[in-house]
Amino acid sequence: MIKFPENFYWGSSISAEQSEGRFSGDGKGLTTWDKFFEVEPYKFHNGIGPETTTSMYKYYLDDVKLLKETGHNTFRTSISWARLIPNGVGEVNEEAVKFYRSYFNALKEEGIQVFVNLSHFDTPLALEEEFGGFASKVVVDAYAKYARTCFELFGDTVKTWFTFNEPIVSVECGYLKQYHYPTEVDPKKAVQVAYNIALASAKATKEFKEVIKDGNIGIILNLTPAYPRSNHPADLKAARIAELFANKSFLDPAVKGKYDEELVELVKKHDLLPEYTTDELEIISNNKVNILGINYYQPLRVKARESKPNDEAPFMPEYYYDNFIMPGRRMNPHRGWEIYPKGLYDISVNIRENYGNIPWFVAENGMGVEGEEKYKVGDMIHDDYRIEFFKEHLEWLHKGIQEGSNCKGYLVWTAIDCWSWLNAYKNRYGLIELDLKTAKRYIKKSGYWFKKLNENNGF
Ligand code: BGP
Repeated sequence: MIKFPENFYWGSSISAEQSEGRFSGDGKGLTTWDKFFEVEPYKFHNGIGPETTTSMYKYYLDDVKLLKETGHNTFRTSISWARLIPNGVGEVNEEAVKFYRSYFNALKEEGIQVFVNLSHFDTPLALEEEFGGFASKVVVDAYAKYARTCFELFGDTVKTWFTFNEPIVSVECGYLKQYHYPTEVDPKKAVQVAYNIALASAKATKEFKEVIKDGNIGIILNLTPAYPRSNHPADLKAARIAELFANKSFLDPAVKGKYDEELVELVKKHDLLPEYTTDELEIISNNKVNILGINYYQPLRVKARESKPNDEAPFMPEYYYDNFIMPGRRMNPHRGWEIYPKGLYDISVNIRENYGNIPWFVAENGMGVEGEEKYKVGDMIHDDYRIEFFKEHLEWLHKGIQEGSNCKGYLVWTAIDCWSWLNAYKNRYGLIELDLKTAKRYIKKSGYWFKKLNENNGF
């Protein structure tokens, strides 16, 4: 039997945009996802956009009970900035205040601690259209103000807060790879947005410290450990540089309060340095997080480039490496991501050795599968593959903890099947099945297994 430390967080994560939905009279403002879906609906799997969700806005009281039934002692969601402050700045939507108060209290009453994140890819559209989103320092300040509003409104109930979820994804997908709005290919802007988000996170942390004296403030980063193809120096260099862009770009400012010098040199070399001031760097340096949420799905395998990069092409981190398709790698074919449970152990060692062993927890880990109905017997999907996936990751995590890593918990992605951005409902991740037509929920085998996991504090 594998046992985890006492008071381990067992639960799941979700985001506002992927779960709440929009209902008449709720006052929610538009987000960049509404715009993206309006202009390019064909990019969304089966043409399903951000308004078709689990509708937790309507069903949250029942859903909280389901969380209890599936063994949650912790639950992470986000506040929708556009719901709370429809234009991003200005008036607060009282309907949203009522909703979040009631939602967070319901969780608390069930004995489930609430972790709240402030931004999960869902920037209010008004700020994108008027200022160009996080490319603008105006939006950085608007965000800090929004963060403070949240701390003031809900800080009595919620003690653990996060500034951003997976900011590197917003940067890559929004400004290099075209999977998120504004779907630009603009490396200079990408770097500016990355820097501005790190700054916004630090500014929110500063507000947090002023408003909430007895809580935790963190950031949620998706870490994809960069593994070299071999020990050949060129492969090792490729992995070191991939690690700088993919992981250290946000990990270092958030936890160490400063950027890695090699990363700064590379950015300078490509003439991509963002606009910054020494005062801003000081804010970053003085406002480090005290807890880290880590999302882990897949590793990043790289090798030395096989061809010369094109100096005229827009800069991408791949200027320095090729992705390496490792022979024999295990894949989740539905999502196209490699399954490599040991990555979680490697992350735990990295955080212990290089980041002061800061308290952290797994903030997302999970397996998206298409066509799960075929595993349904009676009312229950027998998702044994998901249970196996969790177990394998937990075994490696446990080893990391045994060796001294300061890991506090394991939150899966996700409780109830949710809307997944461009993939919409293609791959299901939940411990609980969602019937999209009827909105009915059915606990999957993994949901019952998860309850046992919490009861035994291990498996
Ligand atoms: C993470 C995001 C989540 C979630 C998850 C699954 O990157 O934080 O919002 O969506 O990945 O990925 P996907 O939905 O793309 O399958």
